[in-house]
Amino acid sequence: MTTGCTYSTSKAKPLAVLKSTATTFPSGPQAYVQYDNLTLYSVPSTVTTLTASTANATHSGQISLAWNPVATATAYLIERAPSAGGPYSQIGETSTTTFFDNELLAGQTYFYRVKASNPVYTAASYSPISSASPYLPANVNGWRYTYFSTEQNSGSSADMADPDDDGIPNLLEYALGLSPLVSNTPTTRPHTQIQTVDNASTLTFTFTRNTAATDTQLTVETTSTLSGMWSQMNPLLPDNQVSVENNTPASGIQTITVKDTHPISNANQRYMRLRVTKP
Ligand SMILES: [Ca+2]
Repeated sequence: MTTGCTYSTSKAKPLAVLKSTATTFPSGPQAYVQYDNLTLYSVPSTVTTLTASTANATHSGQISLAWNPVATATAYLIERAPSAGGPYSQIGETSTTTFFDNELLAGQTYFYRVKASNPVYTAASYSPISSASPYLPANVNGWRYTYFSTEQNSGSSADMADPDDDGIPNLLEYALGLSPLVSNTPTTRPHTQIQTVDNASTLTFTFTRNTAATDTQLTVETTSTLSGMWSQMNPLLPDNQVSVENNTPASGIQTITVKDTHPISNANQRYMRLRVTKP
């Protein structure tokens, strides 16, 4: 084993200086110096247990790293790369055996390796490579981070903001499974039609629903006059639905059509609208 030593002159101080005579040491008087705070180091072992994951992550865009300690290490150097083959660059150093990498891009895969070190040596080898994609909570914060790289409910990422200027605020884009950055066309945004339902001409309302957006609630409202009261219906109740298409137009998205409570023939005018709330 290779052995080295180091000390800091500011911390190490002679405890005593001992002198002897030629009686004991034939070569003549000799002096000895003892040092306090003296540490001997050997080359640290290789980290063999690196795990990159979203375990213990609390904020969107985080990846957590964990590994087991190795002998004689006093610090660990963490490196990251955009692909397994590199190039790797150091992103941090810690004296513990866990590390959080923050503010990463949603949907990307990041690759990590760790090398043990001490004040004299670094380990001969890096740990095995471990990879992960950043944490995204299954709620509007994770969705917001996916599109805006922030969880902040403010500015263009605010619930009521409409950065793609299509008339659909962000919170509704989330509940409907739409992109807040791509203006929706008349056929992909919520729209009404007149259909024959139960042998009667009836106003229907079609919209998509993000089935993962369980932290939101959709309500359809109807009225005969814009100045009057709106009646509410739950669009997820089968009695209110004309059709439900699962995984349409994409995985995890439903296309739902609901029917007005009154046939067209019974009213001069009917209006329907969609409301989203965070209960
Ligand atoms: Ca919008």
